Amino acid sequence: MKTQVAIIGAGPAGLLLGHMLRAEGVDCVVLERQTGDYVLGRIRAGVLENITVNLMERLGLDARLKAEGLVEEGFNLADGERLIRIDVANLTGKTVVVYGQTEITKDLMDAAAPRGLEVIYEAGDVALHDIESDAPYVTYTKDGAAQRIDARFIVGCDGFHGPSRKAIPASAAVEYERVYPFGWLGILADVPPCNHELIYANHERGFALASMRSHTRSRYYVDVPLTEKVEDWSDDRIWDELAIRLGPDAAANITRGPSIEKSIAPLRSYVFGTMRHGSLLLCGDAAHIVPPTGAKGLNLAASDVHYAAEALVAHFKRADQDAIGLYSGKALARVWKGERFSWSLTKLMHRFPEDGPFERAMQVAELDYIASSTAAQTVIAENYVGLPV
Ligand code: FAS
Ligand code: PHB
Repeated sequence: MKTQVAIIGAGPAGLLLGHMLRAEGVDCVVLERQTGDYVLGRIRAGVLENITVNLMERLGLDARLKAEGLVEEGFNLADGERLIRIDVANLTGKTVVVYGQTEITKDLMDAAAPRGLEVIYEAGDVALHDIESDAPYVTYTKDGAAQRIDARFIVGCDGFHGPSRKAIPASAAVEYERVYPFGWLGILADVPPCNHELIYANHERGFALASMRSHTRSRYYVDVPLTEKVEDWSDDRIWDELAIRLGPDAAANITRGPSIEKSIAPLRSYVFGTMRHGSLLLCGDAAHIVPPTGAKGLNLAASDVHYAAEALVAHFKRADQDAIGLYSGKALARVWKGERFSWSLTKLMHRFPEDGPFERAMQVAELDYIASSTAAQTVIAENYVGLPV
């Protein structure tokens, strides 16, 4: 097979990019290792910035998002004493939308065939070749048969553990990483949320997040040591811990119910120092990871796709030979700001094992400052809704 762009990975980044290129008449094909159902079964992000909503609008795929998404005008930081509301709508003029990554991925998946976007699922042994040439290619197996796709560009949208980033010589870029000493234990349940807005809590027992997927489906998290196993956390134990960490007011409104999904996700900050090497571009988690505290992961993938589509369309449709060369710098500039915010909010809202009384006092002082300063709240608000693309 020959195409203009071979995309590896059919998560939100790969599917968004495939649709953006198809809509502009750039030939592309998406290769996915898993089945579509498997991809949809992964419970991940929940909060969409304007950039992600705008891309779905530009594709005309925002109908369900607009009908079912919950527009959030603010969110809350809980410090064990009070709720500090960050009024993002009044402070920035923008809002965020609660609409699960699963739903975004489903909308993109369902529109692929009708729009002629080819997505090859269960593509095994994907390998990248000649990425430093102008004629790279991808090999893979499908139904036991060896296959090859020749392309002008390959875009790695294959997440943190995919082959794309690893195809780039280690000497080509610096890796920046911080691994956090805890993970997030998440629970999904068909119960009404305890609050109409998200609550991020820093309690002496640890972090908690009250989020949601709809008025009848809730998503909660508590941070746990990396040694914890999800099987050691019964639903009741999670509900009890959430009630303590979120505080009495929120606890009074928690509706308990059986979990429909329960998992522990490790937290890390990671940036690969380049998002383009030769004829290979990287988008999303293939290039960077953020702790989910700032709700940035999916949204940074969306801004990467915005820049990558812009560059690829300029290359193919306007013979702009410089566009591709500008991609990595543009994308990384926004990625680093997202990394900073996610790291900063993680530091503020979690108890680190190595922290002593001074570090705790700094958290208390910062939360008290935020509670009393519109300027401090504006800084948080503009990062939370998403910095300009
Ligand atoms: P993805 O990882 O979503 O997609 C990559 C795709 O590539 C997958 O479908 C994978 O199967 C495929 N792939 C991998 N290797 C391949 C190969 N060899 N061949 C072909 N295909 C291959 N972000 C938030 O904002 N909030 C959250 O609460 C949140 N929770 C998360 C929980 C977990 C457990 C994880 C891992 C991430 C979480 N994230 C969260 C971040 C997450 O939402 C990512 O930012 C988002 O999925 C990024 O999308 P992609 O870059 O498309 O990567
Ligand atoms: C979620 O609803 O899954 C969610 C929301 C906000 C975050 C992280 C996760 O910061």
